Amino acid sequence: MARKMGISAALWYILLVNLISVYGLVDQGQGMYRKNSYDSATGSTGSFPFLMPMVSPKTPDLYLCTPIKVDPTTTYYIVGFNPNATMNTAHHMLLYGCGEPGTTKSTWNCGEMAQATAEEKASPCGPRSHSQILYAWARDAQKVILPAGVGFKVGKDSPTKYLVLQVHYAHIDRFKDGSTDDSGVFLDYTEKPLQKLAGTLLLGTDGIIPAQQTEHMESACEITENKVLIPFAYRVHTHEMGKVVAGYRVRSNSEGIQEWVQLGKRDPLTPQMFYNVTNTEPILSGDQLAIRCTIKNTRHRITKIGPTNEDEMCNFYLMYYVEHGDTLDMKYCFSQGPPYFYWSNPDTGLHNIPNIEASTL
Ligand code: IYT
Ligand code: CU
Ligand code: CU
Repeated sequence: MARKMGISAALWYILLVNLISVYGLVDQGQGMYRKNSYDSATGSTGSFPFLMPMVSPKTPDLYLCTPIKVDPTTTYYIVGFNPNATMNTAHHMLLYGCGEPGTTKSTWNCGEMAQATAEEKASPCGPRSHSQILYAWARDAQKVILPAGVGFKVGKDSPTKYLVLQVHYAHIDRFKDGSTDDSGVFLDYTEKPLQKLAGTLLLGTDGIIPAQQTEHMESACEITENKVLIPFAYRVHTHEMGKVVAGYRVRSNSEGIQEWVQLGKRDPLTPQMFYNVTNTEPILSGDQLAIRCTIKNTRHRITKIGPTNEDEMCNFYLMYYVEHGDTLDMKYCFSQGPPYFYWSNPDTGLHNIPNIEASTL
């Protein structure tokens, strides 16, 4: 135990209560929960088990969050995500990088509706804190390895000071007898400095969808930072009325015609995890990124963008890396959405807009 503590304490500084539960797991003789190696030339690499601290959810459709504080004296690079979950127990998992966690507790209720109703609930990351999604798991998702030499920088030299794991427990029958769960993700990391840094850009909209209408919720932003972005994965998110979500890189060719290169397109009601982009060609300064969610409101009332299942959302997460230097300062690209913002508005400068719903891929 002392030896294990020595290794892990040197690597990660864990919130006290969580510390007890994680060591509790290690204490049960499962050395494989933590496999580390040390190479004096390159520093440590290893696999950190970031798991729920043996929780027993008692309400259906609970979103539970648990935090770890990353050792603030060391810079780490997360290079892979190895899920430890089955769809029998966990509906989905999201891993957030935060400046501050939503609470100081070892676990808390962190549903999307967290903001809506007050007591005992909080978002994954603290209010106004840096926050980004690093990994998403749903249903049949396998291990994710970032492209070779690419990592998410966390800890000392990064705004990500905490990692927060969110697990959605949909059905809770199997917990009625007091059983516990340790769903989570093993984080493959290295201390060896990596040149290629991963980042996520979140594109989305605000807006309203009139009753009995299909809306195009659209957003677009120009990349103005002088960086070369290699896109490699994307994730879409809507609520139950989402039909299609698509993202594009828009660039004018030598004739001044805008070419729309698809980055990803999906039915948002399939598992909302990260998938490979359709095109990994670089995104350059001067390019625009454009996304559309097609939302079909079959209700007899208007539906607004908002946190609950009565509301909708339109999100497209783009995961990219830069060959050198830092990731984008721009973290979000949100528009007002319908009825105000459309790609076809004259002031967007967008033309040659593809017929998304008509094309299959
Ligand atoms: C209003 C909205 O679109 N909310 C999204 C996107 C969002 C994600 C993060 C907004 C903020 C964030 O810090 I990270 I401000 C939303 O809530 N999406 C859900 C999760 O709750 C993150 C999703 O599954 O993508
Ligand atoms: Cu879920
Ligand atoms: Cu949502």
